[in-house]
Amino acid sequence: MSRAAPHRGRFKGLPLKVDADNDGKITKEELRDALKAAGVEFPAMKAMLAMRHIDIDDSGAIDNEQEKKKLIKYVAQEKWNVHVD
Ligand SMILES: [Ca+2]
Repeated sequence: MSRAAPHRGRFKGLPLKVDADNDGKITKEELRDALKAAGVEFPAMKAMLAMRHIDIDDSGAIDNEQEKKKLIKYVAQEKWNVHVD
């Protein structure tokens, strides 16, 4: 197998591809699925907490530059061993 093993001990390890359908918005479901795919524990709960923190206009999605910046900052603070791509 040539697949590289994830660097679990390394901060900012895996790229987090959150906008799965490339519509420019990141929904809670997309964030949850991205966290799950990256091997983060309790992805649904973490996505919910992240959205509560980030989605300041309560639109149900991360859909503007300000919120995207907050997501990147939030992910870095939470040390989920991922970074937003
Ligand atoms: Ca999307």
